Amino acid sequence: MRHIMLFLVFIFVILPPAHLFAQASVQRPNLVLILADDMGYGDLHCYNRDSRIPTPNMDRLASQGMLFTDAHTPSSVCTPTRYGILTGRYCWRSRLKSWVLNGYSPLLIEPGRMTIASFLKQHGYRTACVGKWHLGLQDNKKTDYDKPLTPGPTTVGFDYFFGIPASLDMPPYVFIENDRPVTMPTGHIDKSAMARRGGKGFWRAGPIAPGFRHADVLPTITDKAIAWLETSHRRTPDQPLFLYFALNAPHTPWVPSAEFIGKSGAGPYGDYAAQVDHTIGRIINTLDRLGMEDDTLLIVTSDNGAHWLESDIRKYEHLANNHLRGQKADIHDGGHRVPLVARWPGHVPAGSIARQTLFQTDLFATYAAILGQPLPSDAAEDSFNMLPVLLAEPLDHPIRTATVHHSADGMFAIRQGPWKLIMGLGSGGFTAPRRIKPKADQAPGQLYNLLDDPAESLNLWDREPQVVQRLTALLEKWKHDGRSRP
Ligand SMILES: [Ca+2]
Repeated sequence: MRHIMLFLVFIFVILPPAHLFAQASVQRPNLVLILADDMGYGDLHCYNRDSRIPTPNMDRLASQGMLFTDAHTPSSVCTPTRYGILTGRYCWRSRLKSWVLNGYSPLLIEPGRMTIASFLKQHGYRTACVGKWHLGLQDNKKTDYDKPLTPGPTTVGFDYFFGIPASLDMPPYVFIENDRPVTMPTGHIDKSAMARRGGKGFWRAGPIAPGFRHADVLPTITDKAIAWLETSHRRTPDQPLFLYFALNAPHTPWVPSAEFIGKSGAGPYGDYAAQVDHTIGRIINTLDRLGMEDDTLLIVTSDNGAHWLESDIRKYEHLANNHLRGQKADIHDGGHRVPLVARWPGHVPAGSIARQTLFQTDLFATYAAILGQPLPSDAAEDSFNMLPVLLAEPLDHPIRTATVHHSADGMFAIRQGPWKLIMGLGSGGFTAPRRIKPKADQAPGQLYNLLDDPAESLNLWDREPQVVQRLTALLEKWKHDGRSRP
């Protein structure tokens, strides 16, 4: 018996575990995540060769990295997607069960909850969030901009924050640096002329800081992101960095700079999306100019599908969400299947295509795997490690068992392999009808086989009762368990 004990001590204590051998090769690359706002699956040429928007920077990035064909946002709208990315957890598990926050909402991230930023900071990273926050500020019922904006970005793991509180069509219109407004929003702006006419490309009425111009926001946050990269690289070249650069565009208001007006065939939206591509190009060029490209995992994606109506499709002959059904806010794939391109020279094969289902909540576990660090059990509960996909390791199975989708008004769907089960009738979002009450003899939900029917046109609910039963049970289990990661 004693011999057996000594042997076990030798195996487990004297011989280090295998993963410690691997630590030597574990790296700490810079991690740059660019999140566009409302950019669709069909906007980029590398996804849709008939796109009417010039996107040379994203197309070049795809040729240098990996393009995901089946990447999804955790929700079909802004706030819950951002919560899902930063916490690795489905937002419908939080207090927010539908729609989004506004510019005066309290912080959505729960006290003590680990985020990608706090996790990376713990492991020696310098961290910044630049751009659109939209996750709430302070813990008051209504944010008081006269007081420090904490809890907020700087208390959930970011060393530095510069940006705007919420979407660019939501007051107050103000830049924030760390935990203070740069200039107090003492003025007032009426809703935009376009909004008065009932059109898109609007902003809401409300307080505004003197000198704040909506059209300046995208160039300003880009300058700030570049300045932070340059300063961090110069001051602490050996410290890895994490930049979460959340663009305000091409979300409304569509306010492209003068040099982009008329650059696309898709109106003000397309021109603004062309400027988004240019913005991404400026970040890529900065990384390359600073010699950081080989040591940086750069991921560019979008927080939900494009807000693009049937009338826009007809008017501009542009499929912002490609062949997918629906648009932003909807439960159908147009709401949540988005472009995602990753570049990490020497690790991610150039010009490669990944068909595995990736969910943006997976970024957390993927970053942890790159660092060779385990995740605590009470963090990133819906995050799966996609590093094997990025490294193009041969895989004979999907990494995700299944994936839960959520529409703006709180409609659920669950996807497993080709099957997508939607727990209701209607879009659950912007496309009419939002909700349909099923008749007595009608299926209460929707089931599609995305392999045969990527446009979600043929409801198979009645024909496939076993699939309906299996996926319903899995969805209920995951809701009940509070996690989907094993
Ligand atoms: Ca959005």
